[in-house]
Amino acid sequence: MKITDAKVFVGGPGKNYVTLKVMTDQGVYGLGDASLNNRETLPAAYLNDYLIPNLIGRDPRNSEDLWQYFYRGAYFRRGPIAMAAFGAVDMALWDIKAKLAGMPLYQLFGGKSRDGALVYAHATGSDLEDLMNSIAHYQALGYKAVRVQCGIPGMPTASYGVADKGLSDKQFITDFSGIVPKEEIWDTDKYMRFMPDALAQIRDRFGPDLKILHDVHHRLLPREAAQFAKAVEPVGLFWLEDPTPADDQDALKLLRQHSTVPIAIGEVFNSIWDCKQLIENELIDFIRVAVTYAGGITHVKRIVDLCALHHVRTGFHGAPSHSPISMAAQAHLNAWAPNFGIQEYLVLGTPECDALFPSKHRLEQGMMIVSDEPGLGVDFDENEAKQYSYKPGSHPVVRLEDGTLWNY
Ligand code: GCO
Ligand code: MG
Repeated sequence: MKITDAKVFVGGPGKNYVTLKVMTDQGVYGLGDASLNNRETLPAAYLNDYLIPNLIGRDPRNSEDLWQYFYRGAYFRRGPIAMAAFGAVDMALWDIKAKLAGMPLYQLFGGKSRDGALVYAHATGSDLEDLMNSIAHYQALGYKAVRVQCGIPGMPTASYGVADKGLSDKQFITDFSGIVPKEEIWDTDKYMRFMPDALAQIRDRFGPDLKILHDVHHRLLPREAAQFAKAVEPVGLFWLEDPTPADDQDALKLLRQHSTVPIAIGEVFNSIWDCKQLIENELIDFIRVAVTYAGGITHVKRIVDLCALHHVRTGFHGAPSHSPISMAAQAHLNAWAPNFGIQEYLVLGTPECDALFPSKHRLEQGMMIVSDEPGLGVDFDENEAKQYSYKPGSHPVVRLEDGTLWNY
């Protein structure tokens, strides 16, 4: 069996999805996602210039060897661009293998460990009342878990995760007004004064059963993060995400000494080497990597297995930047993983997205129900894709009030 061709498409409804389609001499094809948010042209170029020419003629069933070939063969290892490109190839090869087997992908991992995978939605409010309404909205839709982000009184611009008026949470993550980012102002003192009490009020309003998550988005110093974690301890959060910048693995030690709040980190990690120390030293409770830019299914499964040895559960990244292809790959991992925790879930559900990526994966009462179709269980409509093309976009950049550059 041989790979005969592969193509990359960039574009999508409100997002620059990077979609890889790998064709074979047996008519079976596989799909992969390399949508590195706001840097999408780069994994697309990596695929077109380096990986696709090396794929033609190879046996698609040898996904492990091809992964090693690209990873070791690059000489310069890791990095989100390369890992996103390897990841897309890897997803496509697993898709082909499971289609050949005539099985849904989770069967190749060891079958299903659960019927539905718990997901969380994003509730957002410009103030606390607004946020309470947003939480109630998701609860009414059947969600059992919500991430809560709130505007901070006196903060000159919206804080992380809060949509501007008129914009839905799905739209605000990428600003399509151009490649030069907007700037936001951050004030740690105002955040520290407001947020713990706001979280306590949310718990009082919604009672003990709602799973409440909060994302600090890398904004605090280690000592501040430890203080914050201590302050929110009575709220009983499901998790506190990215309390400190994720590149410093030692930063969480102080927090761990002072608090038992569950910690989630890793949406920016692209390899097992970024989180090995955090996992082995049991400094985290949830791993946030995504198959999209952490080397695909082969590499993420390796991370999940290491996590299982250290009581770390999964909480894969699922911001709208990921296409339904990598969300499908994660749905299969979620169905299997013995150490599954939760899945962030925002991407599916718009009619345009469903038309471009038809699938039978579905959400029921806050649970993701994996499709039983062979392979990843998601398709890609090339005719639909013709209406979309790449649109430049960016994340905001964050500064303190005196102009010092801070972490987005
Ligand atoms: C999350 C994330 C995202 C990121 C975005 C950056 O927890 O969902 O923090 O919202 O900001 O993916 O590209
Ligand atoms: Mg996050």
